[in-house]
Amino acid sequence: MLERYYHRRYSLFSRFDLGVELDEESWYSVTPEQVAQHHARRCGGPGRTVVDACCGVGGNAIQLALSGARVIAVDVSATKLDMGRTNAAIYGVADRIEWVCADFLQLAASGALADRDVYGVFCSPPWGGPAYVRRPSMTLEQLGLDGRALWRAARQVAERVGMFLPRNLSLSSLQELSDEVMEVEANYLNHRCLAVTVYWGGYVASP
Ligand code: MGP
Ligand code: SAH
Repeated sequence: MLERYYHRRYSLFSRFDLGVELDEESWYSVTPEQVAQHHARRCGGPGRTVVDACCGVGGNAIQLALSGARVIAVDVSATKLDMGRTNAAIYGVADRIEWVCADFLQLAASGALADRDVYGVFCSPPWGGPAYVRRPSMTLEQLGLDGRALWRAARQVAERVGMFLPRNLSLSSLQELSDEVMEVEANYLNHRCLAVTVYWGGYVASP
């Protein structure tokens, strides 16, 4: 498994050699740094509070913090959060990220984020492992975490929502979520379509 992904280490984290930590799931799930920088330009920004709902070892959370945002980074895995803390320190943003070990669906429902003036929620959920790519098409319910429930939870927390999703995700599954305008962006890296990012609410680019 590791051999398949190790050659991408600097694409995932340019500061890899300074002691970046990843567990097995993260090797195939981390958002590559250039793509995470792009997400941060669109979803972060100075002085804003942004929730990274499935932060893993911090690929997105670190770039959101580097954009000047205060980040509430949530993950169910305490091990990944520990790695995220290490990685954030390597990028000099440890003081701008608050790490929360929780199921984001429960955290959103609890109302604990209601008084945090959250500007937007970014989520990069589990897609169900690298085998996702063998399906001709995927629906939101077929992700490793129910994408519809995740979207509803994110929407409870903020009006602006961005989701990083598999490139084979069915567009009709997205359309069934709501009638409102959304933006579907293809993310290319090294001339290959890596994934799509979908934006709702104020994260949709102005026409
Ligand atoms: P990939 O599709 O597994 O690799 O992941 P690639 O390079 O297209 O496949 P291969 O044919 O060259 O082996 C591409 C990118 O998608 C990863 O770098 C991650 O950013 C993202 N990604 C992949 N998976 C399986 C997940 C996942 O489960 N969750 C999230 N959030 N991102 C993932
Ligand atoms: N964007 C991250 C990678 C995210 S991978 C990065 O660049 O590092 C998806 C993450 O979702 C995993 O770390 C997994 O532990 C987490 N996760 C799964 N179910 C969750 C839930 N219900 N609430 C919060 N996090 C969850």
